[in-house]
Amino acid sequence: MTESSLTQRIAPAGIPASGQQPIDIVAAALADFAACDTATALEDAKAKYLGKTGAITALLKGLGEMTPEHKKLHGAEINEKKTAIEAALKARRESLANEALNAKLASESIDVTLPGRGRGVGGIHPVIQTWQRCEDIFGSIGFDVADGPEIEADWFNFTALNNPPNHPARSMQDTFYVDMNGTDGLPLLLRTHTSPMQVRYARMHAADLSNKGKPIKVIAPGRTYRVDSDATHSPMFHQIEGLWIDEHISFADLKGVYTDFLRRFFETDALTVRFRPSYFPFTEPSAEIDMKFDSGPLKGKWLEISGSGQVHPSVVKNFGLDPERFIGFAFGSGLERLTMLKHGIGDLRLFFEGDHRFLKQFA
Ligand code: 2NL
Repeated sequence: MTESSLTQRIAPAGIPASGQQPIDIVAAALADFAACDTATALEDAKAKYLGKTGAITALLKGLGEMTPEHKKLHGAEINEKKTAIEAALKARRESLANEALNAKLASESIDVTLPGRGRGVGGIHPVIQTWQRCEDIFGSIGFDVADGPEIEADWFNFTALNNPPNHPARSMQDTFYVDMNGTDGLPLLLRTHTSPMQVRYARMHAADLSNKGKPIKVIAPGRTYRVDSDATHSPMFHQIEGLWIDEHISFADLKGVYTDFLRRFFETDALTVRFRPSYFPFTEPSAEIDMKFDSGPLKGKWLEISGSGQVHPSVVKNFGLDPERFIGFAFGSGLERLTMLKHGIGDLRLFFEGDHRFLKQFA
């Protein structure tokens, strides 16, 4: 029903237009209000009755033309209707507000009885756990821990370690080079082993050894980088190297230290260690260290676990020490390999995928 048809048919002053029944404005307003399902629609509907051009307003205006008796009679009646419509409006406003609130509450409902999500508790990566374990074990045998840069100068990574200038390890195919030269004018690189940390450490402590007889006894754990990526190689991996230099350190010391380390790392005395001749530019003689478990799932199988050797005289010289006087050993092991053997992990890539299902087993 439009506003004009309503006012036409009930005007003037509620007296029926010719031949028509008076329209019950209150009933019409109630029906209108009930049909409104938003606050905006309701305010629009309100204007039809109580607005400036609304039906009630029109009726009130009509009173002016009436006789005093009619005015009294109709005035009271119109006011009653007005009050009734206002009450209906107020009631509808409240019920619409209620409906809106209920809808909002329903859509935003939270089940307070659900268990909390909790705070994710982090864990130490299995390779880093191995790193920490190695520091603890070697620390207890008197080894200091060296640290050093992952971006290295050519000299510390290669030259000091007796790597000839044309060695394939120095090629772009094997080493990540940085697009910036070091102070030696050669490109900086991502260290390909942890040895440069030991070179730096040895040079820093050379005087203490020469003058005060304080041995160089250090491990160097850390990240290393090589251009290599397949099922068994990652471009970033972890090594731990050890270095013990004094006036009388022999292969016997190396074998004793490394066997002790392995027994404590794998938590068993039931393992055997052997040296197998090998070659590294920085040691002479050089040996692979193999180990064999006497029990457990890997029982009886020889496993390569580390490279090692007596530090080459040229390298001792590069430490700033007299190779005629000082001698010792070095070894280098992969932290990923130690971790895989310790936990029976078959695939190196699991360490680098960040899969929670794998990692949480070590948390
Ligand atoms: C390997 C080989 C080795 C060393 C690392 C070393 C360090 C200095 C001087 C001499 Cl500063 N040697 N480290 C020696 C022999 C072997 O590791 O392939 N490891 C997984």
